[in-house]
Order: sequence, then structure tokens, then C-alpha cells
Amino acid sequence: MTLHTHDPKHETHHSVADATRPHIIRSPASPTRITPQPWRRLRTALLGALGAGVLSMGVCTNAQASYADHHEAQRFIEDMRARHDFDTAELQNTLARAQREPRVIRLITPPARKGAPRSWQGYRSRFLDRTRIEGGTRFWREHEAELARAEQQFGVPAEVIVAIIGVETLYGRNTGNFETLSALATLAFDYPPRAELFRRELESLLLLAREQGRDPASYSGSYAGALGYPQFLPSSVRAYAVDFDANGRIDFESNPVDAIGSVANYLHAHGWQPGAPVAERARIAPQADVATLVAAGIEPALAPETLTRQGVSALDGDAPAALATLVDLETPGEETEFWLGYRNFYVITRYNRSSFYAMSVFELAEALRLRRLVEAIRAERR
Ligand SMILES: [Ca+2]
Repeated sequence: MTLHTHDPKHETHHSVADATRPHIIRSPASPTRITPQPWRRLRTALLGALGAGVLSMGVCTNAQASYADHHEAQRFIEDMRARHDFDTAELQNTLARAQREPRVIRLITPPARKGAPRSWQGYRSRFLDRTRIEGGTRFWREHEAELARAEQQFGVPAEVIVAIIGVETLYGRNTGNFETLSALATLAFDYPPRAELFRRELESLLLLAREQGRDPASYSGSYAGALGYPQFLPSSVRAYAVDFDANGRIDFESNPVDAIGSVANYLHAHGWQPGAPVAERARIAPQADVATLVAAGIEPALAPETLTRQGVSALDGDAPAALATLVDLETPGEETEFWLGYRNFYVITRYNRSSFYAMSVFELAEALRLRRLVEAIRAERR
């Protein structure tokens, strides 16, 4: 949902940002305490005055950069009035509180020069680590009943739901601290390459706030407008979020249960096939025309017989189990990994349009599933 990866070969949509860039920005650390000696006190006072000066300048610049009078914002307000019956003055007031966030522009802008080549092993190592596996095992244990209920209702395995929440936000620990209204207004009005997409998301945020009876400025999340535990964009919250603990409201900030149901519903709505495989490692014969097969795209369109004829099979030599895509995971200086991605692999890429992303989710899910299996066997032996 965060669409924070970039995988040109396997992309059907332009993604929002680059994979190599962390999408979570932390707030600055609190100021260091200074020992109260006289000269230090003086220094503190001077630094304080300087800080206040910088701060007031910052506030001034930000105030000038609000969106109340932005030309494009005016058109947007008129559109919201005409299509959704928003009150013009009220919306003007709301957008006057949205601040231009230069950091958001910096984070979304692709690097001018191509950086280091993409590395699957580099990407993978960020998600297949001890913290995420142990955190996921804990999260699963804590929400066992709700995960089982989601699996039963939507047909999506618990480990896949846990893995997505793990990859997105480390089980709710890194949900981002950008004010969503300001981030989306900045992208909608000051980032022309993606203005259309982000105007739709700003529109969705305003509609969501109205539906939830919340102040539009009360939401926070990633620099690209993704919210809470599962990092849903506002349009996805409106389309796919479910009130899974049935307390009368959807809450992604403090309620992992709503996130569990919503992730499962999202994958279900995008065509998850219960009990079907996600992906398996491929074996490639030397004569296989790998480039053409990979170029067939991320949607599983290659018939098992086509792949067999080309010399592509599962690792055990069997023909692919179903229509598949051939996924190539490149790491500079290493042999490329090839995988057969099935329908459910494609469904994971609907959450984030990248094969690196989908493979990380799949591998983390498998690691969590095996870990639980081992724990269950140990518990039985005790
Ligand atoms: Ca709820």
C-alpha cells in the first residue's frame, strides 16, 4: 500500500517512491540536558535564543506556504464543493492548516542519477531478520484468535497477514510521523509528476475524515500518506478497511485487530486463492529464453506447458503448478534467483507493486510459519 518500492521490470503502475529509501522518518531527538554551570547556562540561553529565532523563522515560512491561497487548491476546493458538497469556507480553513512539507518532496523525488544497482539480497536482509521474525511470532501469539478468524473469513493465511504488517511497519512500531493532511496537500499541489494520484488521495482523506467524524488534520503516517499498522492509503481505507473488532469504528493507529481484518480483506478482494501456492523456486535450463519470459510481466500468464517447453520447471523438476510469472531477483555479483510466482504472488504485489516486496512478504511468512511449527512440536514434547 505504501507503494514504496521501485521495480521497473515488474511494475504495472508507477510506484510512489524508491525501494532503497526508508519510508519512515523519525522526529528529531529531544534536546540534550546541559549541566547547570554559569557559562553553560549562558551558552544554553544563547542557544535557546538562536533556536527560538530559527523556530519563528520556520513558522513564518511555513505559514506563508499554507495551501489556503494556492491556485490549484482553489480549483480543488471548488471541485470538492461541486462533487461532494463540501462547504467552501470550511475546506478553505482546513487547507489553510495544511503546510507545505519540503521533506515530503525530497523523499518522493527519484534520485537524478542512478545510484547503486538494485540488490535483492540487500532488500531482503532488511525484512528477513531476527527482529521481524521474533516480533512476528509475538504478534501472532498476541492476536492468535483474530488472525484465525481473519483466515477463516477471508481465506488468507495468518502468516501472510502478519508478514505484511511486519514488512510495512514492524508490527505497528514504525507507522510514520508525517501529518497526512500536509503530506498529501504538498504532493497534490506541489509535486506535478504525481499530482493526479495524490489529489485523489487528498480527496479520499477529506471524505474519510468526514465519514469518521474526525479532524482531517488528526491523521499521521508516511510521507506518501499511508496510514497506521497496515499503511493503507486513504482511498484503500475507504474501499477495503473493516471494523474487525466491531467496536463501531475503523482505527489503524492503535488497533492491530482492525489492521488484521483489513489486510485480509484487501488480499481477498484482490483475488487471493485460499490454499493455492504463492511462489516456488524455479530451475532454469541453459537454453531457456529467460529475458522474454521475465518480460511477460508480473501477472501470471505463462502456461505450465510454455514454461516446460522453454526449460523452466520447479526446483524438483516438476512442471509449474499453475499459470505463473517468472520472477528474477538480481543481486550484483551474485547469481540471479529465479522463482515461479503464482496468482497469490501477484495478489501480494497489489499491496505494493514490486516483486522484491512480494518475495520478502512470502519469505517472512514462511519463516513465521516454520517458527510456529517448531514451537508447536516443542510444546507437544514437553
Ligand atoms: Ca474497530
